[in-house]
Amino acid sequence: MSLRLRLGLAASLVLALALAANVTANASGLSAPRGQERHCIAQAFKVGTPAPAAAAEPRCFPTFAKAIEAATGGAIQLAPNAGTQELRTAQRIRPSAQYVIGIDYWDANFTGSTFTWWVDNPNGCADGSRYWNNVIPPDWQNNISSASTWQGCNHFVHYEGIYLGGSAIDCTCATMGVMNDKSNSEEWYQ
Ligand SMILES: [Ca+2]
Repeated sequence: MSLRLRLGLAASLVLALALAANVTANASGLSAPRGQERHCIAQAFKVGTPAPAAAAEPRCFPTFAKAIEAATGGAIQLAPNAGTQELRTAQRIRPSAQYVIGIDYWDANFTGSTFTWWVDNPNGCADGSRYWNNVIPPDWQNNISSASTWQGCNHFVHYEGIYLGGSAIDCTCATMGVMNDKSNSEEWYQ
């Protein structure tokens, strides 16, 4: 093998390792620069009813609008660059059985990547229903920095432990104080 070929192979290996490291570091894509966020959704379940044996894999999208469309079963279609404010005033344009009850944000002040939680109850929390996710999906554990609530859910409690354990903050809030980047399970109620 010529020296040039060996050097070329070595350089290729270094490049491959660097790319692999980069892919690993950005695998979640969640702490991405503005415009490169990921927007994920999953169903939250009523407290007292058994959740599926395995937590649902989150579905993720490149835009908030696409995430909301999926989270609402197509009932809410926002403009491509829309955010939380546009969702506040959006109208449902078709029947569906999916309703948003809460949104977690990667960054403070309702910014960055988002995680939208939906339920199959049109009354949300307004009929006294309580919802939870017992374990926040791994990419999002210890990363939530602000949160908003929807559908009659006045309380959105973020717990440091899984299964609603440990310290907690009731947060429809732009910043989470000592609970910043510490949430691992969540609960909603009226
Ligand atoms: Ca964060």
